Parts: sequence; structure tokens; C-alpha cells
Amino acid sequence: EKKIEEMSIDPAVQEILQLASEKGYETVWDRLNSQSPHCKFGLNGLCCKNCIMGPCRITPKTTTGVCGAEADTIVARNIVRGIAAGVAAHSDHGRAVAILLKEVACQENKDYTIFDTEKLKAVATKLGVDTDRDIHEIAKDVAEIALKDFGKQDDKPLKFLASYAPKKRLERWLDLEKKLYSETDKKTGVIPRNIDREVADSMHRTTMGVDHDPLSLLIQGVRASLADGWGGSLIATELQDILFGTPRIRTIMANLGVISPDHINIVIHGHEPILSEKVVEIANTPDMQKLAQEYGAKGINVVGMCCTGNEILMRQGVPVAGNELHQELAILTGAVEAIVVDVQCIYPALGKLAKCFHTKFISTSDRAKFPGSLHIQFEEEHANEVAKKIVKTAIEAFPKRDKRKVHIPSFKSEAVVGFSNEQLLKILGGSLKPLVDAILAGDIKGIAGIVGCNNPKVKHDYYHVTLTKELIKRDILVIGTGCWAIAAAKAGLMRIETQELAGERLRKVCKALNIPPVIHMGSCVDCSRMLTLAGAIADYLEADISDLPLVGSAPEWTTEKAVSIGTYFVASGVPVHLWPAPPISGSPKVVSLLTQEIKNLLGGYFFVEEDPIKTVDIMEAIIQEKRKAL
Ligand code: NFS
Repeated sequence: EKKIEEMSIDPAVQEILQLASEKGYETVWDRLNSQSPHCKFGLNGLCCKNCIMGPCRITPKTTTGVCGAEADTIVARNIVRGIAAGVAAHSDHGRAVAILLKEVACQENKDYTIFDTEKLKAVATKLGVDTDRDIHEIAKDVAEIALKDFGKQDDKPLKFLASYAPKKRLERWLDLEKKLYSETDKKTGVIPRNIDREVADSMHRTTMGVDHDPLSLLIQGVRASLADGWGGSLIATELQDILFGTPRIRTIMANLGVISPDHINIVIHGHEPILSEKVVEIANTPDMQKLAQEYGAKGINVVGMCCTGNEILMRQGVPVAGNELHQELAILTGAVEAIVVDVQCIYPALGKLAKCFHTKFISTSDRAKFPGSLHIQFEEEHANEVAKKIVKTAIEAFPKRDKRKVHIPSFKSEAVVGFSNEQLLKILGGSLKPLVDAILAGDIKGIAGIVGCNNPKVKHDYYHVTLTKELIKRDILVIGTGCWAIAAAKAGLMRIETQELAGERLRKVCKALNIPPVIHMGSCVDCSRMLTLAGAIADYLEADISDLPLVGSAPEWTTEKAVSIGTYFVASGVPVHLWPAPPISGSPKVVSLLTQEIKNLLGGYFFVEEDPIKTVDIMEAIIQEKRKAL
């Protein structure tokens, strides 16, 4: 059993874990303990349960499954299925936004509006949509193009990918398709045709008795991941900006200390701002605030968690209570009236835990129901009404709060957030030139994008924070999203003062621009912002993304979505670090494909390293090598 200091570096987390252990509340760390040691077949990717002749596991004695599938096939199939699941999650999110935009454009939904017409026109222009028309007509066309990318049946590239990906990268994908075609005499596609189809194709070819060639399987994984990064996630980001506003720079507070002892606390957890934006809006209406006061509270305090937290902190400045591993801890403060969730990264354990407190665990999505939750179905067409019901439910729970159980850690940190590409460009005076010049001059040695989750197998936030500090020290600008961004915010790394932790040359650049050296770019679907930024720099230099001094990392990754993100960065030309190791070690062939051979095919590749300082050494070496060639 781990000591509390080994579980997390966050003092707020340590404080609540201490309380949990004294009072006997179970958390994710306890369940990890009960599950350890984990099954080696699963860890190495060597377990196949894709048909019922199995499940089969590969050992030195039994080297194939019942059907004859070897380790290479099984490992490749398993990883492609993981990618497909990640793509599905991000892209279903994107689809929901596209459908809503269309309904708003057709004025079938009056609870939402087209908020950012400037962004709408910018997106429309990129897609080749005529902007000299009524806003609603433009929005309808943009939404329809997005929806077609989910449903069209021709073999042409996704329209969003074709419109957003940088020129040289598109050429590289096309060349690779040609090369694979001639070498293997099969049609092996790299460029996604239809977001849903790439998920379906991945599921089809990994079912029993279809594709057994590890390269062919992994290339489909690449194609599916590109349908996420330059498809579903990109659509989510761009259309959310249109509906809710493109993020602007602002200062927010992060960590459990944002929970208020005197207010009704609503934690919004999950992913889709379609829900969280509404809850924020409705909770802040005078009616609701007044009702809260009638119930004896000072008012309503909405705070975010995980990626939906990132969405509302980027656009509305809502404080964030924590990242993935905080979700149970927020309830344990005893001061949360409601934890409201939609989809993804939500532990089903919340149901049981909430029952120990007065906390209402409110599920809202028809595709995400939980034992022990109170389900209030969210409906976009009645968003205001449903959000009111949710907020009222939280208010009504307040009198049942047990003051003796309240324990809110005081820790919270300030963070400067809201760096959309539009904001970055504005800071740079309207052109990428100052950024590119700083890169060419070596004042910014390179850029590292850090993404993804927390994982109780890794000391919470330790990797995120150590990696970030070491990178900026070496003049490498750090940008990122997701639970990494919340970790960095909590650790105080997104304050202007963090300039002092940066190397001399990076510090000078950040001082001139008045930005921290650690840049919050949003939620996980906003990894698309990093892709388009990389693409813009590449186009500016008439280079390919793989020529640029860029590296990526998912150092505490958990979800299948993170596998998709890592893969689309690799497929877009960026070397990507992973820790923990992905479940592929059972096939030396798959390992060498993903860590070496893929480099010649796509420019990017994966590497695995447990030590954060060694990781930065590797990243710096990659960056130096790319700089020489620049
Ligand atoms: Ni992305 Fe990781 Fe979840 Fe967000 Fe956090 S766990 S893959 S970072 S909240 S999606």
C-alpha cells in the first residue's frame, strides 16, 4: 500500500486522502490496490476476446489463439479497438455540437444562440462557404458540412481535414497512400473518408476473421485517429467557439479550495459545454441566486471538473475544482450539493460515494447512466428548463448538508487561461511571424504539447508538473490541454510569475508578450487547437509539421481517447511520449512499428519513458535534431 505522499503531489488531495483513510471512505487508489497486480496478458495486449472460441491468451507454449491469430495480430487488433473507441467518444461529442448548431441556425432551438459570428465567418471561409449572407444561412451550411463528414459515403477526404490540414502534411498522407498501394498491392487508406465509417471500419476489420496484418490494422488505426484530430475533435472545438465564444485570456482559480463553505456548490463534470454552459448561465440568474438565499446559502457557486471544467473556464472564467483524480475528493469535502455529469471520464463509483453525503449525483445523458445517480435527462430543445431543474435540485439539497462532515482544503491557485489560437495571434500582433522568428532564433527552442489524464498508477500530477517545469527551464514552451492543464494550473505554473522558472531566453519572450511560459489551450477536444497551430506554423514556413521542433506527451494517460490523441499527433508528424506504457509489449513487431518504422511512414513516432527528466532529455534531443534541419 502506498503512502499518501506517494499518491499525489497536490496538498489538497493529500489532505482529503488523509480524511478518507481516517473515515474509511474508498477511493480510486484503494480500488487500484485491490486490482493489483494486474493481469500480465492484459498489460501486454496478449488477451483476445473478440470471439467466443476464446478468450485466448498467448504464452510461449500457446503461440496462437484458437483461430490461429498470432501475438502481432492480437496486439494490433486490441490497440486499434482502443483508438476506435477514443475516436467515437470525441466525435460523438463533435456531432452533438454540429446538430445543435444546425438547429440553432434553422431557429428550431431558441435556448442557444450563435454567439461568435466572427468565428463563424472564419470557419465558413476556411470551408469555402459564402459569408456574404445572413448569419443563420452561413451557420446552417457550416453545420451541414460538419454533419456530412460523419455521413458521406464517397472516398474523398473529410472536408474539415482537407480544409484545415497544412499543405505538406496532406501531400505526405497522399504519398503514403500511394506508396502503401504499390508496395502491398492493396488499397490501404490513410486519409479518413467519414468519421463514423472509420470507427465502423476499425470495428469491422478487428472482428474475428477479418484483418490480420499488423501494418494494415495499425494504418486503419491511424486513419481513424485522423478522423478524430482533424475531424470530430476539430468540429467540436470550432463549432463550440461559434456557439459559446472563442476563448479569451482571463485569470481563474484552480483546486478544491474553490469550493465555498457558504454557497451552494455545483460541480459540473464530464465533457460537453452544451450542458455546462447552460448550468453556469442558469445558476447565475437572479431568480436562482435569490432562491439559494432563501434556502440559507450566500448564493450559488458553480465549479468545473475535468474537461467540461476546462471548457467553461476557457470561455466563462469558471473556477475549476480539479482534474480526473479529484472527482471523488470533491464529494468528500462534504460541501457539494450536486455533481452534475454528462459523458466520459466519470467514475461510476460516484454513485455509492454520493450516498454517504447529501450530494446529488445527477446524470444527464441518455448514453451515460449510473447506479445510484439521479437521472435528469438533458434535452437541448428545453435546455433552460432542464438546467433550472438541475440547479433547483442542488439548491434543495443544501439544508441537508451536514456541517460536521464539511472539510474543504484551502488550497487554490491562480492561473492565466484562455489561449485559443485567435488569442495567441492577437498577442503576437496579428501574425505568426514573431513566434516563428523566436523559434528560428532559438529563444523558443521548441514547443512541447502535453495532454491527457491522471492515472492512479502514476503519482498524481507529479509527471505533469515535473515535465513542465523541466521543459520551460530548457527554453521549451509548454502548451497543452485536459487534465494536464488543470494540473499545471493547480501547481501555479500558469501564473505570469512562472516566467521566473523559465530559461533566460524563453523568459525574455514571455515577458515581451506578457504571457506565462505554460499555455492552457483547453479541453481534450481542443487538442485540435494545437494541431491547427502546428499546421499554421508549418504552412508559414512552407514546411511539414514533422520538420518543426515539436514534441508531444501524455504522461499520466488513462483513457482510450488519449490513445487516439497520441496517434493523431504521431500521424500528423509529431513524436509523442507516453507513460504508462501502452499494452503492446506482447508483440515486438507492433512495438517496432509504432516506435520506429512509423517514423519513415508518417514522421511521428511513440516513445515510452518512466522518468520525467530522462523524458525531457529525449525531447530536447529530438528538438535539437529538428532545429538543425530547419
Ligand atoms: Ni482527456 Fe483523459 Fe478525461 Fe479530459 Fe482528463 S481524463 S483523455 S484530459 S477529463 S478527457
